[in-house]
Amino acid sequence: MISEVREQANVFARIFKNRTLIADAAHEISKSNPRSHCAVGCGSSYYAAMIGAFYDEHLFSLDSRALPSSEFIWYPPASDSLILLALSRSGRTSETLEATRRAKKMKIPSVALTSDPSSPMGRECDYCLDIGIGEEKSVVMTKSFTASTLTSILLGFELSKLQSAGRSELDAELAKLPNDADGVIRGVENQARAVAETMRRLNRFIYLGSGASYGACLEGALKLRETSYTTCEVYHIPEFRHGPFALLQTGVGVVAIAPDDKTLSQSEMLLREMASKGATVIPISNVPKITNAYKDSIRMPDDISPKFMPLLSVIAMQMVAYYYAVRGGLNPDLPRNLTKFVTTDFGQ
Ligand code: F1P
Repeated sequence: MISEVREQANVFARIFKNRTLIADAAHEISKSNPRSHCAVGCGSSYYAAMIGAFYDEHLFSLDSRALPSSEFIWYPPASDSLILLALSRSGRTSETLEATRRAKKMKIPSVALTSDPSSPMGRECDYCLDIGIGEEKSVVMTKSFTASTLTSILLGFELSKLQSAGRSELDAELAKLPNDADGVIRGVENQARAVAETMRRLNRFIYLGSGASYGACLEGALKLRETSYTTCEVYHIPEFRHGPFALLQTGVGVVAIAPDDKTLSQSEMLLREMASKGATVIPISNVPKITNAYKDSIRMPDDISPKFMPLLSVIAMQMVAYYYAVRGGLNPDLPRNLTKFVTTDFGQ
């Protein structure tokens, strides 16, 4: 797991090298003139879909949403001009495969984002994008998560470029991502190890984030559950005030992604209140006044893209989950009860 976590900057660089394939796919997809996108997946792949859909909507002005694959099967969106983006490392997860088959019946064009283009999903979808990770040995998804998220972000960006011009500043920010990921991998590992050490003295965990950071927190919390069998709740930052506040006491650890954006002052206020109720607050931020205010924190490099900090924060949370498991005497490479993908009979 940890070597694949450390590989992510190289994976990002590889995705950028093959960027023309993503642009070509966008060109092909746009021929069907889709008005909206629905991204589906299960587990980590669903969270990747959520982050991709967030950027589509809020950075690229595309009408986009994410659904767990099963929800797409049971409650497909009503839109008459949809494309389906199906995210799956394996290309074999039952619900995601079935979602693409339903899409075909509904004459909705589908795009597979997978590490295995020869999988049933890769073969059956109208288009297929290889997320470029090669093989991922770990059962727990790490590089495949960030790779499918980045591929879906770039696909959204290319689609938006076909609809409107003048996005060069975003282009430059995206192109910096392999470098940014490298800075995060080098800069945060020791801090993540120290945070994991502190977390071992706590007994309950809450992850908080807004916007793309909410999807990132869902993934960070899933890593903790998968590798350490620990329960961990996830909330949109201000939502925490509306009931969950009752959970706060000594022994509760709060990991919060706090980027330097419009959410910052609310996050700062809430974290202060949480600490005053006895919680151990652990911010992940590139804002010194936030990280300096707490004994345990993860200071993200100063020069990373603020817009894409949520995606880069996942790397820090993967490291926290890894060291938390190791520190507890667990082997994150052999998580109990988990397989690389789940097949159930979802075809009926
Ligand atoms: C998705 C997934 C993983 C999860 C577990 C089972 O697989 O739900 O996110 O960690 O190992 O499979 P895939 O559809 O991306 O192959």
